[in-house]
Amino acid sequence: MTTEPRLLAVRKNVLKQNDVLARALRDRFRAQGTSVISLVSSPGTGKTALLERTLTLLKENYRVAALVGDLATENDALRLARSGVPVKQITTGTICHLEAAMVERALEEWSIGPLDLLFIENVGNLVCPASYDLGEDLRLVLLSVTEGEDKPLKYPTIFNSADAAVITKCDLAVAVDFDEVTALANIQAVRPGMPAFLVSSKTGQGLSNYLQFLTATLHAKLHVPADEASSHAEIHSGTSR
Ligand SMILES: Nc1nc2c(ncn2[C@@H]2O[C@H](COP(=O)(O)OP(=O)(O)OP(=O)(O)O)[C@@H](O)[C@H]2O)c(=O)[nH]1
Ligand SMILES: [Mg+2]
Repeated sequence: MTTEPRLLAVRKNVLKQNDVLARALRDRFRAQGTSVISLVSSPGTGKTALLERTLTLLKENYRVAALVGDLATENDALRLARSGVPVKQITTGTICHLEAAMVERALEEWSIGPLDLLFIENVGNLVCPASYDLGEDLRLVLLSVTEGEDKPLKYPTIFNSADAAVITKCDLAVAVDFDEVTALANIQAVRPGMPAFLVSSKTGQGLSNYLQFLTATLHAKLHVPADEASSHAEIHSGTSR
């Protein structure tokens, strides 16, 4: 008989199932030539605000769409739809994160043509989404200047599961005495070498650097061999970096 608590065993199985599905999604996206970018952060960091600007700017040159997860309401989908690109809301009920199965289901029920870029806004939560691979190529973790510079140190798992950090609401930095040097050092302490961008979705500050990084990284990823790309699944499914 195993000494492992039953709840832990069930959780491990759920995570494993998610990884299998996420890997299949990643393979499918790759075969279709679709790059997938997810956004994770605590509630209210500015994911939807940044995504609305991102979709509006990228739709000029790319076929873009977005999925957005929340426990309840279609509010974020309505906001993102103002960009003019296809958007679909996933409501999770009581679940504090998106899972690969939810992404797969949303795509099944959605008849949109081929995409260059699919964005996925996760449920606002700095803990649970870290463990769930969604088949994305790039995971962005957002941190707003109003949340405090110490968040990377307090929530290292989510920063470790992401590929780049975006510090949002920099138009409010002075008002809240935001210490940019400390925040960037804390990100580097948790995840050395992680690219980080300071942006304001309100004023547009920093958006061009962030967009340049997104498109350059995705172009590079589209040109790596498939076996290297699928090793990304291990990166997102664990806390190995
Ligand atoms: N001043 C300022 N406010 C911002 C900025 N970005 C977002 N906000 C505001 O911050 C609040 C939350 O922004 P959202 O975009 O809804 O944040 P979110 O991360 O999508 O929130 P959830 O989906 O609920 O987790 C809203 O009132 C936005 O208008 C910004 O760059 N500057
Ligand atoms: Mg949102």
